Amino acid sequence: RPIGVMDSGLGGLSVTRVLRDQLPNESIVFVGDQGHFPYGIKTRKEIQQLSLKIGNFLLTHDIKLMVIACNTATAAALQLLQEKLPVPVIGVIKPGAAAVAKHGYQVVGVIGTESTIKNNAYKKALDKVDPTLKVISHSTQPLVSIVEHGQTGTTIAQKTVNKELSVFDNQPIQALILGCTHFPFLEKEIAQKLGQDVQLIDPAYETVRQVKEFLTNQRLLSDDASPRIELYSTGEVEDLVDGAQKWLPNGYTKCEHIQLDME
Ligand code: DGN
Repeated sequence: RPIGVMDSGLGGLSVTRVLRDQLPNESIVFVGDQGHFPYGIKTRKEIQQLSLKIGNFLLTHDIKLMVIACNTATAAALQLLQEKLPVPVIGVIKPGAAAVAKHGYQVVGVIGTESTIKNNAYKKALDKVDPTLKVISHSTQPLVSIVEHGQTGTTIAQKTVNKELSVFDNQPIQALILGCTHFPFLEKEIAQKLGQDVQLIDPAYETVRQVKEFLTNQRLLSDDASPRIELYSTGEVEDLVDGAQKWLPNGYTKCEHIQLDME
């Protein structure tokens, strides 16, 4: 049985590539909800409805576990999906906070979508693991668009990163949580702007570590020698194909458009 993965767009591929790398025998069914992108400026209710719809689609593929590879959807809909779906659901925020807590930092930055930051999602999760930590949060939707529109590695990407992250110019952060799954694809530009003294934290690694631990404990790990990666987009399939070609170096099985209409 496959692992189901969802995001509002291409960002979920940053979690999918780590899943692929750390769990190479697992099949993956990925949904990028590009038809409703971006989630970051939608209401909680809208994000919940969309996430549930995708969860139900993934269930038709007989998934054994679902990963919400989107911070915005994790903040808005993790609890709901855990209540409504008959399979375990793992989000990216708690693992992201756990990843930070390991290092004993005093001041960290968080960047995410408007919705994730307004929700205070990371601050709340970090308070639980390290209440003394100072957290400086900043929402930046333009960086999401740069990734979604295939502009990583361009001058405009670097310029936008420089502008958006200038809020940290006078803030001595030791680490920056990439609190949107699109942002790891801008890691180079972000590192260039912040310098090597600021650690970049991609929550995908701890998320996948937890997925692996769960599957191991439940004896649900696959030993399939030729696992499948099926990609579905509710929007332009070409954008997902472009992203997958760039970011899934081991390839994928198929990439198709799906229609998930909202009632
Ligand atoms: N990738 C999503 C996240 O991690 O929050 C956000 C994308 C969006 O705004 N559409």
